[in-house]
Amino acid sequence: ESSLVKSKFRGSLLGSLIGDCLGAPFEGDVVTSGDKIILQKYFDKLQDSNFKGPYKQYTDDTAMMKSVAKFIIDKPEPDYKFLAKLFATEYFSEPKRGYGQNVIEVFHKLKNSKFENIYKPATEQFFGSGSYGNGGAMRIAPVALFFHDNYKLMLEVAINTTKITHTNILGINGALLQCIAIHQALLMDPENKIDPIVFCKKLNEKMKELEKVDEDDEYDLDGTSKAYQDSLEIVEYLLEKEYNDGLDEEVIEKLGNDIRAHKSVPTAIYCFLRAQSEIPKIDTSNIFRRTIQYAISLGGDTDTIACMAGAIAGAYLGEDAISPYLAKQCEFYKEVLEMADNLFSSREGVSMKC
Ligand code: R7I
Ligand code: MG
Ligand code: MG
Ligand code: MG
Repeated sequence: ESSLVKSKFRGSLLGSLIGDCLGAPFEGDVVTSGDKIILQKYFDKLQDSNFKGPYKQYTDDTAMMKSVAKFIIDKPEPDYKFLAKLFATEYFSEPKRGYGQNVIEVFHKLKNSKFENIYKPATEQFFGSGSYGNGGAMRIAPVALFFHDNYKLMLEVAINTTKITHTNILGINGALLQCIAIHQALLMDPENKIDPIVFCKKLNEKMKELEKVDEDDEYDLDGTSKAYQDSLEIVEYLLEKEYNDGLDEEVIEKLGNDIRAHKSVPTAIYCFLRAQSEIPKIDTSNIFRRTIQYAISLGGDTDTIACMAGAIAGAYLGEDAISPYLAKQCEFYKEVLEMADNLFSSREGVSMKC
């Protein structure tokens, strides 16, 4: 039904924003034993209807997602040069949003070359191997939502939007995994409980298609091309494990919590799936809040892992599951809801061709 899909568009973009804004103050943190209590109080306070504080500011994650949404809304035929210009314009108008250290170079080169070849600067990153930062994945939600009934086109657009800044196979496949996770969550009925293991296995089947490589490929000596299938196996292993005091440390050790795509996208998916049931020291019955709060509790790249986990949770649950008090703490939340509605209504009348 279309009102449910509309609510899921809103939920996903809002989830992405809330994760970014609420996670940002903790970015780079190392987890310590008292953190869970501090986080519980932080969320309780933010969710209190009487609480009035300054907006939590969004970072590069949302800044770049805005551009991806605008690229889709303004031009139904994908125009990647337009997107490259939006990314650069956004960066130069507000450079202090906590962008990745290296991606900045791409924006400068794009501008200096007058956007002549929009894919060239990204290929030159890291001495030609391209970035595997999570910058492609963190901004992908609008693509997963808008193209949800054309899987092939969705994947193609996801790759092409990512390649403007990230050409390393791990950066690209990380964005694809985040995209198909949001997509899969969007197609789930929020009235039905998610079985985390089933959800994970289904994602892995799709990842096996996407990471399929030529058997004769000589480059892949270290298993890079199957990195995400391997990580999803670990996600499944961790979900099946009985709780113990060291579990979260094991999660960080085995899945990661840093800015590399392959050390954060599977972690975000794990957070979402783990949050389908109670988590010790997180006192809330709300799955959305539990997802974000747990993601932040892992430390490291908190804004981005919470942003990605939030986008998936919001796509599953829809807007109604998200506390409006929590949303109202975030800079730009009204604009994000408007963006979601525009994205939704842009689909009407547009034929989804392959
Ligand atoms: O991926 P990117 O846009 O950064 C996103 C992250 C998110 O956490 C945001 O919240 C923000 O804090 O940054 O930007 P890049 O600069 O392309 O990549 C981010 C970082 O990943 C780089 O600065 C490197 O430290 C690391 N990195 C690499 N290191 C070595 N070799 C990315 N690719 C490589 C690599 O190939
Ligand atoms: Mg950020
Ligand atoms: Mg940062
Ligand atoms: Mg980050």
